[in-house]
Amino acid sequence: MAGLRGALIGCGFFAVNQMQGWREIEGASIVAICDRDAERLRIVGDQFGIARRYSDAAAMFANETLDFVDIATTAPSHRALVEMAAAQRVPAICQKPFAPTLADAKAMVKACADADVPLMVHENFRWQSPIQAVRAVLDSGEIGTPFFGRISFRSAYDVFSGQPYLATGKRFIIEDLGIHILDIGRFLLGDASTITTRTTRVNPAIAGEDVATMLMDHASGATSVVDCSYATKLAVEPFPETLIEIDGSDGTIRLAQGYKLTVTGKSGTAVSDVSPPLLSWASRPWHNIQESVVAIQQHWVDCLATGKEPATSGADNLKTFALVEAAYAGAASHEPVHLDALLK
Ligand code: NAD
Ligand code: 89V
Repeated sequence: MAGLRGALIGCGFFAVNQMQGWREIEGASIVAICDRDAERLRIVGDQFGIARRYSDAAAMFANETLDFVDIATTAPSHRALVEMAAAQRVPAICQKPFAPTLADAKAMVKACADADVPLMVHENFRWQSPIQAVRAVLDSGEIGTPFFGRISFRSAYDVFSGQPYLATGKRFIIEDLGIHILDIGRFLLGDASTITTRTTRVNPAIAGEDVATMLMDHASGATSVVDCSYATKLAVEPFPETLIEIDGSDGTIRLAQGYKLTVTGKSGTAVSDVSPPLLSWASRPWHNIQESVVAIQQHWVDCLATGKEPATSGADNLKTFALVEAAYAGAASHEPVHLDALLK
């Protein structure tokens, strides 16, 4: 065991992927774990051979010498844990959704900035290899200047079996899943100035909205539609694929179900398979998400080594989080919402 010494807080459903991911990373390892649920602490500690276990994060910070902490709890605990890391001057990764409110998220960014502590949000969807492949086509200039995008995630996958809390919150699809898809919109087409939103709930067994359609005006002049649904039964279930259409001045990009990328541009039409690799510990259909966990963790370690700001730093993620808040405000008012005021 060598390199950076990390600790993980929150040993729940998704943390197992993060623990698997850390095993793949050169230059970092998890030396301690924390969960207030003794059973989860035991399961993850035994699975990954971690002897140093804590039921209380403050006790862990007091007893361990850490180079970073990976916070994998759900949003209600994020602010207290990030502020604890900042107070201890320990660089922190925080799972999405960054916080319960934008005001909390801003306070977390400020606490880390004031303590000069790196902060990254585990916003991993943009790190999926098919999404990176789309970004690379845009960077190549093949389709010219993008003027339209559709970023779409439509599924009927039962996410509630693994994450039962998702069925109980007043907010569901925008806060949990839309947040990733809006972030991909920003990643591919740049920051948005305005968002217009419509939502509905189709599944009567859950509390929040499970369908959301959002229209974004980007500062670049491009327009995009971000559409998300967990009420869409298809012949072949696409979970967890994000499908993408981008039209540019010189061509088009289509990322279709089955990870099929079609680019029509200055050099003609090319079709390629951009399927993510199936890592040894991964399982379908989650392998796309699981691979992106390794990619974002590697990025974090690289950023700590070079002093670079992570692509999904806390400051960057405020812009994605503001879109979520604006989407809910716009869904309630049926009015477009401008982002400038929220980000002040
Ligand atoms: P979970 O409820 O299964 O696990 C959370 C764990 O954190 C629990 O074991 C709980 O006991 C522990 N915990 C909560 N507060 C704590 C505290 N203050 N101190 C110590 N332990 C504490 O939740 P999950 O489904 O694993 O989700 C965790 C986070 O990961 C959520 O924010 C969720 O949105 C996110 N998530 C992200 C992805 C992704 O692809 N990025 C996928 C799934 C979930
Ligand atoms: O990424 C997530 O946060 C997950 C899922 C992809 C299932 O929505 O909750």
